[in-house]
Amino acid sequence: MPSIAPDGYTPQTCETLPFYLDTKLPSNIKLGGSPKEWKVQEVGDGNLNLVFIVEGKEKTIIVKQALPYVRAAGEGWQLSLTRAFFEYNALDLETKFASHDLIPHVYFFDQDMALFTMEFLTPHVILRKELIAGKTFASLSENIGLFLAKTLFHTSDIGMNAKDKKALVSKFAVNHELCKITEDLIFTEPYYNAERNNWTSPQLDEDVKKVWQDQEMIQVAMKYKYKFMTEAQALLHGDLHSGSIMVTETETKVIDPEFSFMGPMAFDIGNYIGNLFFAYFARPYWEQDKSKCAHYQQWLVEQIDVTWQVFEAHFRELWDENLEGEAYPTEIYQNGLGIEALRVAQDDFMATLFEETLVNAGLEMNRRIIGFAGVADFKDIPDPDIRANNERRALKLARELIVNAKQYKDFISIQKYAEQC
Ligand code: SR1
Ligand code: MG
Repeated sequence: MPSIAPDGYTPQTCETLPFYLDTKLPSNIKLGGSPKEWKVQEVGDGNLNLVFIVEGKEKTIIVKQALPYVRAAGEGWQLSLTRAFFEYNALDLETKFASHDLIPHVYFFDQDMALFTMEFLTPHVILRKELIAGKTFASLSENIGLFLAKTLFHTSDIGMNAKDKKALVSKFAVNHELCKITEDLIFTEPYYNAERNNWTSPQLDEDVKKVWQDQEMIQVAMKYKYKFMTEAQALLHGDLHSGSIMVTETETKVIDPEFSFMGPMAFDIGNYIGNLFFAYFARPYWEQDKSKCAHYQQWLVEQIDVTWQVFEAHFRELWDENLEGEAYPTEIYQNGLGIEALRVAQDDFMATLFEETLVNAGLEMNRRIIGFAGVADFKDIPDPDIRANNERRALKLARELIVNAKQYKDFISIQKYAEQC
């Protein structure tokens, strides 16, 4: 199959990268020593890209380069290189709103090479690995709640003027190839016998067939696919799972926004929450002491709750003070009907968002169990019978969240349902 990469693009290797960087790195980024002395490792374990750690005598950096195909699938699944542009631009906007407290520093971007370099985060570790290891983090949920509130608010019609908002919609609409991956992998393929699906078989065969016949659930999934495709509410990260977050005891950094585009806010929040529920349902394998397992599951549900609480409180605060957004105009609310009317509008907005968040969490859970792209929480459980038992319980909660989202007003009642799954 001919490559879709433009002239001038070459995928870097551990051998070529130091010489490329030597000519391209901005002069203020000094790795120390000569390029021949730099140690380079390719460490990408995601589904799409090359990721290198380049270690000089004085400084270490990360280099991320898009490949003209889906790494996890091979060259038969081609994908244009434009995603590097969207990732770079999303990191820039996220930094503007959520600051380097939550977003890594980016040093330079080379559009022709679909490559950018950024800060080497150390001793940060991918959150998913830490959740599997049973670690807890005191400020994680506060940080993710703030990340969500700041990025979603400031890129919405409530937080920015209509002209600039529409310019964002136009700019990120070009990321349609990555949107299409989401539209197919999350919203469509888990709901029919798609070739790329990849569940624990034969253990879950009957459960998956039931999903394909579950008209009530599928109708909601299709409705939410339509919302995903049409509701340009705010700039989404687009792939906010626990593999897109790096943590230390005290710091949280959100990485990898290559799926960024203007979409429904509930997609990002629901994705994150769905992934914490994976950690919840996989826990009995990773922690076989029942009491320790229950304790950790309790912590996970508390994190889901705190993330939502922080998100909601901060989003409302930004909204109260907002003077730029043209939706819910200040003439009508802050300076017109008054603060009580603004509260009614906000309550209504948050109730809808909560319901949509639950549905999106359920859809993310279904797709990671049935569809192409699984997650280590489950996939790394070597015994397929144990894995399938845990996945079956997660599928049960997923269905409940998708079909009965309206019935839930908080995570305590969802926890009760999860406990008896
Ligand atoms: C073909 S890409 C598969 C998945 O990996 C990414 O991290 C996204 O979650 C995407 O859906
Ligand atoms: Mg990613």
